Amino acid sequence: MSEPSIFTRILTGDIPGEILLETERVFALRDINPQAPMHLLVIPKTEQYRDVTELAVGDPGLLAEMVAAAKRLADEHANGEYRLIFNNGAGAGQSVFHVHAHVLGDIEENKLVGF
Ligand code: DGP
Repeated sequence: MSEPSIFTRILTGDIPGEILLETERVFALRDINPQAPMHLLVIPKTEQYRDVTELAVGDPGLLAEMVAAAKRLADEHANGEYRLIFNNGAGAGQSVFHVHAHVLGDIEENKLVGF
């Protein structure tokens, strides 16, 4: 059995981290390396899916729950508008292979490119 991901370890309290939102199937954290005034991560509790391609095929309902959580977070922590990013593969910038959505908000003007 492989080691739990860094996100699972935060969820289970193995390493410290603030959980901003938790439902039966998803949870959210602040990104440790923020690229916008609001930069959160929405993560399914299951580690079954490495990236959004696998998730969309395997459990589209769970993907929809992640999007709903992103909107809730944007309403609570920004102005309700948000940018949703999934990195898919190391060459595309993915470093944690437990699918997660980056939720960015309150983005400064002209800062949409580069991440
Ligand atoms: P990606 O590169 O798309 O796989 O995104 C992984 C993100 O996870 C990256 O933006 C930084 C974040 N991250 C990595 N380790 C930790 C951690 O220990 N705590 C938190 N809150 N975020 C982390």
